[in-house]
Formats: sequence, C-alpha cells, structure tokens
Amino acid sequence: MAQVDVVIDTVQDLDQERYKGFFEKDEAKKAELMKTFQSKTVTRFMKIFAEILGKEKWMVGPLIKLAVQTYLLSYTDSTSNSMVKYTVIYFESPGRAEVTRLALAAAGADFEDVRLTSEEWQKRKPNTPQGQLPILEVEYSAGKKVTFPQSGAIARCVARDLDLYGKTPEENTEVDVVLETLNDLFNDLIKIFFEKDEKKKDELKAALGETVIPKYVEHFENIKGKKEWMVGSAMTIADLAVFSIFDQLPVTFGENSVKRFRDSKTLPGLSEKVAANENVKKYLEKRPKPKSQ
Ligand SMILES: N[C@@H](CCC(=O)N[C@@H](CS)C(=O)NCC(=O)O)C(=O)O
Repeated sequence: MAQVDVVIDTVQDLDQERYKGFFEKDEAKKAELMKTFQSKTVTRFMKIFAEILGKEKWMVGPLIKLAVQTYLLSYTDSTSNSMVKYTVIYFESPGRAEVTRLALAAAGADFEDVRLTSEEWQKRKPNTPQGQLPILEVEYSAGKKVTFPQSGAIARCVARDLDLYGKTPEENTEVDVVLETLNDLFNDLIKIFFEKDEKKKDELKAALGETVIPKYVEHFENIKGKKEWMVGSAMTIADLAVFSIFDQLPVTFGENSVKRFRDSKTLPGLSEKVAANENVKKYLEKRPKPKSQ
C-alpha cells in the first residue's frame, strides 16, 4: 500500500500547485499561474507519475494508472490554448478548411497549417479517419492526441476551445446555423466542380451569381440583422465563415459570383472588420494566396 500512498501524496502535491493559482486574488498573476500550471506543471507531474507507474509491479498498478490519467486529463482536456497544439491538414486551397484555419489564427492559437499536394494526400489517405480532408489533430500537453475528420465538427471544436462559439447555448446554435448554411453553399459549389457536361457546367456557373449566391447572401443578412457581428456581441466563427466564403468566391468563380454580396448593405462591412483583426491580418499576409481553379 505504500506505493498507493506515494501516488496519493504526489497527487496532493499537484493539487497544491494548482491551488496557488486558484487562490490568487490578482487576476493577472492568477492567469499567469494557471498558465504555468497547465503548460508546465502538469507535464512535470506526468513524468513523475510515468516513472512511478512504469514499474508496473503492483496489483493495483493498472487501476492507479487509469485513475491518474483521468485525473490529469481533467486538467488538460479543458480549454486553455497554452496546452494544446492543433494541426490542420488540407489541400493548398482555402476550401473546407479555411474557416478552421481562420479561427485558430484569430485566436492566436498554436497551430500548424499543413497543406498537402494531391500526391502527398494519396499516400496519407488510407491512414485517415474517413479518407477525406480536412482533418484536425489536437495534441494535449499531457501527451493525448486525437484526430478528427469533418469540416463542421472541426470548426466547432476549435470555436468551442477558443471561445469563438458564442456565449450562450442559444448563441452556439445560431453559430451552428451559419456553419450549416456555409456547408449548404459548399455543396452547391461542389455540384459545379463535378458537372461533366460543359454546357450544364456553364449554366450552373451563371446561376451562381444570379440566384444561388444571392439566396445565401440574404440568409446571412437576415441572421446578422442590424447587429455588429453575426451572432451575439463579439466576433465568432460565424463571422469568419462569412468572411472566408466571400473572400474565396471571386477568386474561384469570378467577380460576377459575388455581385449581390458587394451590393449588400451589411456584409462587406462585416468582412472588412474581420480582415482588420490583427491576428487575422497577419494570417492573411502569411497564407499562400488563394488561386483560381
Ligand atoms: N463532409 C466532409 C466532406 C469532405 C470532402 O469532401 N473533402 C474533399 C475535399 S473538399 C476531399 O477530401 N477530397 C479528396 C478525396 O476524397 O480523396 C467535410 O465537410 O469535411
């Protein structure tokens, strides 16, 4: 049982470290202490536990191991950016990954922007969750790593983690409405890419600027109304979604596709505000320039 005591006392030491931040009154110092706890202290204790438990000679070893892992992950699964590294894997284009890349950039998160060529993708495809991109890898400082497919799911994952998902459950759902509308728009665009008949393809392209995009512009206008942002009173991933699609459309489908957007009384101003965000600005300067396809 002595070994159990060693683990329990070590857990207590870890808690003592956590309380330093917990009981700190000065908000700036508290934030600093919590950051150090999450980014350094938990990792240090992980190593200590790994050493103790690595011996694996006790009957209770595996159970303690499970308990300790659960205990540590309860800290590391929470939402501090400092302890998480994100990797977004997609093709070079903005496409279905851009809203996630923008969210990570806007929040100043630690993120790797991996852009694959078709050849590189073909090699990696068999080892991915659904054989499609984008993929988001999330690596916690305690060593846990998860990989998610599905652009909507990964956009929501980073929005939740990085406080870009609205402040209330109602706002979360409003953000979802925007992301789902964006998904519908993508599905309409994809019909054009997959159309083999050149005549029909041209018809679809013409309809884009005439009827398809105007319909989505109206949806987005109605959601935004007279508010400063799409949802609530602060920038969310919904604003990044609107910015990203109207940034991308003219490059891929020409200026005609976004005529209704340019004429909108509310959406271009929103896009300008998103582009003026310091972190977004830095990302836009750094990212590969979107190409027409
Ligand atoms: N519903 C999925 C669709 C993903 C999808 O269609 N990905 C395309 C690129 S936009 C892809 O991976 N194409 C390459 C392939 O299927 O090998 C999502 O939203 O992530």
